[in-house]
Amino acid sequence: MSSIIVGTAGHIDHGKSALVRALTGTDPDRLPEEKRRGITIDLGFADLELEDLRIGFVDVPGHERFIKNMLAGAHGIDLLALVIAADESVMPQTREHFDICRLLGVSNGLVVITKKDLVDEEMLALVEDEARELVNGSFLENAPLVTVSSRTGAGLDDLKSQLTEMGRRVPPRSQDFTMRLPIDRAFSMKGFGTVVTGTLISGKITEGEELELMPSRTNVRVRGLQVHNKSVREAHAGQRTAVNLAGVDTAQIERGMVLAPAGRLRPTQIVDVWIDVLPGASRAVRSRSRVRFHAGAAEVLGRVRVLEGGQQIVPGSSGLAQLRLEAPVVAVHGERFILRSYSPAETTAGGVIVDPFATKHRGREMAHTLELLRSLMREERPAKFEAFVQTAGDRGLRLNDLGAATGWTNEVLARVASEVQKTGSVIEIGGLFIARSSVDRLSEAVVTELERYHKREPLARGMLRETLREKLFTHSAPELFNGLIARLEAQSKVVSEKDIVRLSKHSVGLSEQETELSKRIEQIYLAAGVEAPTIDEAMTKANVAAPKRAQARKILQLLIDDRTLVRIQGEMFMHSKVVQELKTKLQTYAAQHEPDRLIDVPAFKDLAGVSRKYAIPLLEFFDREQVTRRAGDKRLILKPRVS
Ligand SMILES: Nc1nc2c(ncn2[C@@H]2O[C@H](COP(=O)(O)OP(=O)(O)OP(=O)(O)O)[C@@H](O)[C@H]2O)c(=O)[nH]1
Ligand SMILES: [Mg+2]
Repeated sequence: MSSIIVGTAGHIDHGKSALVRALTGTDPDRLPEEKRRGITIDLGFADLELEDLRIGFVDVPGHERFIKNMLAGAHGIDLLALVIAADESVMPQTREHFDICRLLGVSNGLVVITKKDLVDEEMLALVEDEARELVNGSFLENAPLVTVSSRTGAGLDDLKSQLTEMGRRVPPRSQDFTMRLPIDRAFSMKGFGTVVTGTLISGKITEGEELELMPSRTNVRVRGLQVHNKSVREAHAGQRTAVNLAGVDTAQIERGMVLAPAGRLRPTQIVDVWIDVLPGASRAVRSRSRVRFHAGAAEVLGRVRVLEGGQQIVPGSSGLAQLRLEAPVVAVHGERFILRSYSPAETTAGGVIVDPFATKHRGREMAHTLELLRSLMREERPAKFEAFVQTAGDRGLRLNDLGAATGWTNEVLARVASEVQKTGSVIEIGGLFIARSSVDRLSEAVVTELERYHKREPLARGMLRETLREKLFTHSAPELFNGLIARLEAQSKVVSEKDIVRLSKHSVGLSEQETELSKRIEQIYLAAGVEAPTIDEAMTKANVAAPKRAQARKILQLLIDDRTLVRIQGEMFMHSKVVQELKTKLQTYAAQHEPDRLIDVPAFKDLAGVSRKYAIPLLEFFDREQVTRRAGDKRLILKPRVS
């Protein structure tokens, strides 16, 4: 059994609801007020099974004032039944509803002329002509035109067989998109709790599944599912679906919210869009004008900023624009929407979401922005993928981000990602997809920064990793920085050692003067032996004037780095030869004191020829170096490790 959605559209009183009732036996007008006034106010629903086809009808109100409700039902339909009453012919909402369906990308349907019992042949022929004229040049141009009377039943069988035939030809919905259910109704049912309904526009819902209610990001669980009034374990794209939810109160849900898999989609408030303004619109879409944005079952107010060709998009033309919405919505790339003017409310345009997570654009970057948006509008997915990655610039995007923007499933994302990487235009670094041009620019920035650093600090081994990151990568994920450095290392451009990064070609080069100073400092420490001088004392002995001390300290650091000097404690350094001699003396002492190999502090003072001031730090140093080990108030001299 395949399921399709048929939506009615047309002017008030043209017999849409009566037609649905005549076909299905269900009156789609369920509200008492609707019954009393004899008009449809809100969306109505009914089901019909025709052989192997299951049809879900969405019946919309024709009244101009309820167009907002009509819009909440017009998305996601497979077949349009454009209803025109034979006694009135084409009227304003016939046109407006038809425009809306066209703008929403509905691409299949038929024309149903109702109330044929009220007119003669001549009138009927006239209405048929007018209907044909209306749909001329549209997706309904060659569609069937059926004349019926819901009162007498005439033509209904013909309509049913047309629906069956057309319904069978409706292509199955793409499996490439994440589940989305725009909610058009929420109510609570005794014994069940919260129930929401909507047209499942993509993916599937499974009983027991954890979902997220958007844009409020409420976690919910699917307690039960119904399709066409029957409990099911799974609901599929193209089905009118009722979901019994746990974890949320009916009061927290409103029409226009969206059910999606947990953590998959994200709310947004700034979207870049392509707008088509209706040729018959009474006004242009202008920058700064306030509009009503209708997507899925949602209506949100927003402001327009036209991005190209001046401040407006005139009737009959199209262009790129940005919408800043007054409340968050869930939107994905490629999703259609309708724009209505704020006051007077009139359907002026439709469009498609290009970048759902847009940022405010700067005027001087507009050419680049427009180029990116055009790439996003290209057919091929790899081109879209690449363009999305480019919109993120040097920050890159995770697959998750791309999933939220496109609504593509993981399978599609993985496939497109690998295709794009093959071309080399996008590179994956540390889980982030980033444009090759950005990688090149960032790599160059790292190299330039290191070059500058080495020039400024020729005596330093390299730059602190963290300093480099803060300088160039404050706005990106740490994984990107780490990944990029690893990449540069693999390319032998940089070397990273512990917390230091340097250019691989950099080596510390000393001038003659500096070499001389370095030797002098070394000599001072060598001569001092165990009676280590403080750094200041060493500087004074080496005749280093106060202003030169900073540089001298760097030379000292080099001596530490190449292990000529050994840090005993704090600012106490000794020459490595001195330390080595002490170690030898200790081993000799131990050999003389086998088998216990113990030495106490006074004995050590004698052995090393030092006062307590040096003895304690030295012993602690040897403990750390595992030359000795504390044993009560003595030290055990460990056997030297064979290395
Ligand atoms: N004679 C005749 N009357 C019809 C026919 N279809 C509908 N009607 C009548 O026309 C009136 C309007 O019908 P509805 O089905 O409510 O019209 P609608 O298009 O749903 O109206 P809205 O939902 O308010 O836009 C009702 O009084 C119906 O009984 C028909 O085929 N023949
Ligand atoms: Mg109705």
